[in-house]
Amino acid sequence: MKVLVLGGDGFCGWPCAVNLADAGHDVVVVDNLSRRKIDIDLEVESLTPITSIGERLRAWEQVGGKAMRFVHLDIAHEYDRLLELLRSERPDTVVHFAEQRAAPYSMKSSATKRYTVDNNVNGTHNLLAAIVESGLDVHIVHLGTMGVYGYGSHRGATIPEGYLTVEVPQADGSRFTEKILHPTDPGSVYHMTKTLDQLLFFYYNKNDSIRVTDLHQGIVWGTNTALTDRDPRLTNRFDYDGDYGTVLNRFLMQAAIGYPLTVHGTGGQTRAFIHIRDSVRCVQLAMENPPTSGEKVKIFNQMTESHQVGQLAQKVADLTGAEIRYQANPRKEAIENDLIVDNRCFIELGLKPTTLDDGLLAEVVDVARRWADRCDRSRIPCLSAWTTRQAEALRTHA
Ligand code: NAD
Ligand code: USQ
Repeated sequence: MKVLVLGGDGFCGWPCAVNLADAGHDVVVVDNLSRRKIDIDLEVESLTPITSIGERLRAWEQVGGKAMRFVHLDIAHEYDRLLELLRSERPDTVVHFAEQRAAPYSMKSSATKRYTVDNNVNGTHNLLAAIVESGLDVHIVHLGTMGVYGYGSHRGATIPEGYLTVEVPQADGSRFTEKILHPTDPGSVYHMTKTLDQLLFFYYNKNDSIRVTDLHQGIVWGTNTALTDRDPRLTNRFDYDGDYGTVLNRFLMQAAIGYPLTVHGTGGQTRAFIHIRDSVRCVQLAMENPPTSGEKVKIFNQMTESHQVGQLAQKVADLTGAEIRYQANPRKEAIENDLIVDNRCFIELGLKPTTLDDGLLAEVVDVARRWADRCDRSRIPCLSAWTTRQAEALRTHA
């Protein structure tokens, strides 16, 4: 298949691109390198040293990988070039990773809130409009988030894969049932953009029969895959800073450098997780099992397990001897929540989940130890507060 990987220079996109090329697909990586620019602006770097996209692609070919091309393009602001790219490449699939993905960064300031909405919503909409204008039948595989469902109480209910069957009471006392998009409950401006994406897909699928698979992905942990491990120049990024680092990788990195594990609030927050190897595998499975023409948007819950943040910290502490430090929560989020998730779609497609085992956790600790001298400890605290109240709590408990 011919595939455009939008955001193919990023943490999830790069291992996905090499995996698809390795599986024999014809891959074009499309990225505006904005993530690298944000690192420069925030004065922080990936813990692992990453090479330029040009060097990554050359290294990939030198280790025998099927050649991939790179197009530097901003999908949110270069509509005409995006349309031209679709027309010239005529892809079967577009895998769409190209969004600003950090919740804390999206809550940092009004400038980063506006940037996140502008970048993510325009990017997704430009892609949809360009596919319609091109007249091509392209399957979009989009990376969404588990966070669209929200982390309030689901009262023990299992979160379905996108659609909820509801009963609607009528005035005469009768009821009818309907399948609706699961109500959304975003917990940050970033997560809100993903709920807006969901509505854009719903509309273009209904109006223009665009084929879409929306992957509601949990928090990705780990760093490299067998393919990005083939050569140091293929190394994947490892975000650890307070804006872009995600919880489990942060805990593992903190344990590696002897920094107390930063649990927000009570640590009662439950979240869904998936290892980077499984994330890559899921994207390939979704791409190779597209919706049929006229089928409504396919929604898969791309996660393999759920854990409470405090219990994760304890697990990492037990494994490494790290100290745990409970901190004022910079986020406005429930103190505790339940999370039971249906993920049968990928299991039925053959995914064999990689779960949190000590070996894999230790592997990430080893990577972090290796690059410990690249860590700027001053960038570890999460300082982007959701509201002035949270900002005040951070100041008081600093
Ligand atoms: P990332 O920031 O590492 O990668 C995103 C890539 O997209 C970057 O290379 C960036 O330069 C590029 N990009 C952003 N805006 C662009 C634009 N307008 N035009 C072209 N390129 C653009 O993020 P990631 O962790 O790889 O996440 C990829 C996708 O997966 C995101 O949509 C994210 O919401 C989703 N996701 C990530 C996680 C996670 O834990 N990392 C979990 C669930 C979902
Ligand atoms: N947390 C801590 N300590 C830390 C960092 C985070 O306790 O040092 C807590 C947060 O308060 C939150 C939870 O851990 O309750 C998860 O935070 P996170 O930064 O790991 O994840 P999140 O902000 O939700 O975002 C990440 C990705 C995003 C993706 C999302 C999937 O950055 O792109 O969409 O995970 S999900 O969480 O399922 O919505």
